Amino acid sequence: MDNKSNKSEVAGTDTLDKQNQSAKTQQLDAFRSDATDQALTTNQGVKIADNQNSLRAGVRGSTLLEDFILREKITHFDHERIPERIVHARGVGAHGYFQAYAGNEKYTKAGFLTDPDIQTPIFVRFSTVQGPRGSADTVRDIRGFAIKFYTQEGNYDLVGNNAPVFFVQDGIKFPDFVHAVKPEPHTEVPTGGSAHDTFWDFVSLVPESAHAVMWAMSDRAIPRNLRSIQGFGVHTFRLINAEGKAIFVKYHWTPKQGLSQLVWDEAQKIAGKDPDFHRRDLYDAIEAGNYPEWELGIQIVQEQDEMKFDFDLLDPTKIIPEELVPVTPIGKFVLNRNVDNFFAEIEQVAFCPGHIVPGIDFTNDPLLQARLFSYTDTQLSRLGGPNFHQLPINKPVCPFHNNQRDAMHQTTIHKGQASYQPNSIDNNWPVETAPAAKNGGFESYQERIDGKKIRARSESFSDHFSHARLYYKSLAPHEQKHVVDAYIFELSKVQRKHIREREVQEVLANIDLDLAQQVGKNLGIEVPNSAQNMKSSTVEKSAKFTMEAFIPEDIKARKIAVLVHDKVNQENIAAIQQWAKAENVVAHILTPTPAPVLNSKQAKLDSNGMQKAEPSIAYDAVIVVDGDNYEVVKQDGVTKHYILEAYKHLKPIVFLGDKQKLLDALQLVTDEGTLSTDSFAAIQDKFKDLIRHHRIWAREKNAEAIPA
Ligand code: HDE
Repeated sequence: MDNKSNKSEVAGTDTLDKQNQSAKTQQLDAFRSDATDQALTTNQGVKIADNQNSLRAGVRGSTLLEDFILREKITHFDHERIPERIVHARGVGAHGYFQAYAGNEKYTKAGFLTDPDIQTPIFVRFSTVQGPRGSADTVRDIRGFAIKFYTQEGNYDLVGNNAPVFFVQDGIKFPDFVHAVKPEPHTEVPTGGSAHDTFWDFVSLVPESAHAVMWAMSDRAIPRNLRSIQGFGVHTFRLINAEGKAIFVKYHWTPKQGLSQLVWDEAQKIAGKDPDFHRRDLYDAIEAGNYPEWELGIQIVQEQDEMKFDFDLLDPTKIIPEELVPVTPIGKFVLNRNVDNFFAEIEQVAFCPGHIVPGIDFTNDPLLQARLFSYTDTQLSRLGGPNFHQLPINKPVCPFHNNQRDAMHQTTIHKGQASYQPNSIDNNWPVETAPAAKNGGFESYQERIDGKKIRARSESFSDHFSHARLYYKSLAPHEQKHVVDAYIFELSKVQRKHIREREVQEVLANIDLDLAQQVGKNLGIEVPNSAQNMKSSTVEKSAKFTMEAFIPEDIKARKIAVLVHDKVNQENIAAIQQWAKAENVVAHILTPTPAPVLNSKQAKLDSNGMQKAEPSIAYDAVIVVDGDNYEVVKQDGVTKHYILEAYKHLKPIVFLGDKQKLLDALQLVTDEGTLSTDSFAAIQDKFKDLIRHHRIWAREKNAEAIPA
């Protein structure tokens, strides 16, 4: 399919949506296998008469080697697993489309970024970094955020994270960092987390990690779901326009859903009760038609301004404060289709920062440069050879031809005798395409290079603390407290005293003395009264680091637990259901057992789940409709625990009916997040607002008194 046929003739999202289904969907259709109405066969197409019994020498005799059906089935099964990714092994993904806003030609000539009529098919994979494939979703970790754009000029992969900075400055340190954060070699513990000696040993010895570690200790590393995380390209990239003019850019993806986090106690509990929490949420939201959406923005720096900052643009441990360079929105993407098969799509997708298209180029960031090698290399062992681009999920939607031939898992039957160039046998096809303003061949940006061949780091990479401080100082007070708590928790798990001390005295003290003293006090570590390395950043506080800057406008797809028992007030139930429908939120009627309860009108009210099996940690807010049922609730430990846990996790709670007795029995201190009323309709707007803000941060002190 070419650009033209992918263009909208009638302006309108529906038309564009339909056209978007076309390119990648049609291509995937060609590979999909649907066994409905089909006979069971071997891989050679022989129909199988008995799939229940192997071939035996007599009904009680030994199995025969000649049973080719058994051997084929077991052999295939034995090889079902492929090596998991060395990092980012645990992930989930979905399909969607990207659409550029108008007016980007001045920045780049890339077709998918400049033509607002094209909906470019995309595939996004979110991941954690540390844990293996089967690890829990809600561990404290940075999240991977990788997008493959199937553009008309080739595949473009933007392989980013939900933090804008990385732990090391040079790719040569990446294996050291990964060995340190991965489970320890003698025990293979811990799974999915960084709270152990080797991680803190490494990061306390390598202060360039200070800023990224600060992000990992912040609420960004325990997101509520994957629909509400920001994405960043981390490195500085280049965009090049049709005139050949280049600019430096940093990529930002901002979720329309806003940002939201878990509280730490909740994150740990979910890791046990529902380790698939994030992947289930993404799947369910897309199935329900609540398509998550992100805006793509760029921070633009003109070439001549490369050196004007007090940090180096090529240093991936630094951000550009938005106060110095605002984010310019250039497009949006929507995820609107779940995969059919996890393995074929999510497991086999192969990203590579080196997959770029004309109009985009790299910079000399030494971390990025090493990545350009690593990703293709890793696919060779993961996907078994160099033909992984032929797998349906990785295949470009535009035509691709060259003289690369053979190798493992070749699925293309190449025609023609000449697999070399130049040739006169096949008229020299396929031929090169000269670079051009549009649809031309790829041309690297002609950057002037003049330097000695040297193993050394630029002096401009030497400040490691000022941006960590900038991030910490920019957080809201409750977020700063969470950072302090996270350092205390993680370092409490470190067995070696000297590692804890080094982190507090030599890293945290150089970031912020107060932070170091708070952490140090709790760990019994002395902190110096003055720091040695206090270079400050020109911007001391930046507005877009606190998650409070990203409160969504609506509460679409939020989940509300509605706790009920027999005799529950049906008028309130009806009002809740009507409101939920209007706001597009999921309201689950949770009953003591899966059986329906009898409402106040003696009618059956169906259950969406039982309270014991659908715990409060799976919901954003709770409504207790049972005020008038006080005596029953008082006897029900599950319901009481439900309410207390939701309170502890700072969630909005509505008490309907005679709430006071219940509040007294639970010994809850009421606050702005505990709404009490007889009629749900009277407080629904206030409730919506609380859910939009997600947590009642002012409750944190009182919540500490509730047992975990
Ligand atoms: Fe990766 N990284 N990385 N990384 N990375 C991989 O590639 C690597 C880095 C990121 O959903 C691997 O296919 C090196 C930064 C994501 O499939 C591997 C260096 C950022 C994903 C690899 C880095 C990332 C990966 C493992 C330092 C944020 C998951 C399997 C030079 C900008 C992609 C694979 C997916 C995956 C190498 C640093 C993000 C081993 C050598 C910085 C989101 O090739």
